[in-house]
Amino acid sequence: MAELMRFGVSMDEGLLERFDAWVDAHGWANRSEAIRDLVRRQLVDEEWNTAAGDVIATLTYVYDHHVTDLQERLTEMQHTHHGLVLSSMHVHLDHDHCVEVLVMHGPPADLRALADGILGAKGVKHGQLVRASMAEGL
Ligand code: NI
Repeated sequence: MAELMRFGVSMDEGLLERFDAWVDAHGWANRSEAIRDLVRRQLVDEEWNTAAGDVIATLTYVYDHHVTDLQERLTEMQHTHHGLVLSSMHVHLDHDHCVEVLVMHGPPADLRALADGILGAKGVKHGQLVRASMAEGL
């Protein structure tokens, strides 16, 4: 493990109070651990966006399966880009709604395009692309 370095951070009181409440609410061990994870998250996003090679991501989305042809269109998009989708999970949430989670691997632009296509489909109510990385060196 690399040597830990200390540094000081100046922050206005109100912002620090909100940060401490957030640290507590999310169960971080302390401010340092929270700051390290926030920095890693930002660097992973940066690395992901500028990567020359393949990256990984998950895409989560909720949709109403009664919307005409939506299920077929979503499945078609995944088949068209089958090389990018490593795994998918589908859960029937209630009478109307489904949630799907895709684990994807490939060039960042391709993953973003597939995510945009799925999240932009009529009937997809909510979703998010989570950029991930092995975070080597972080
Ligand atoms: Ni379903």
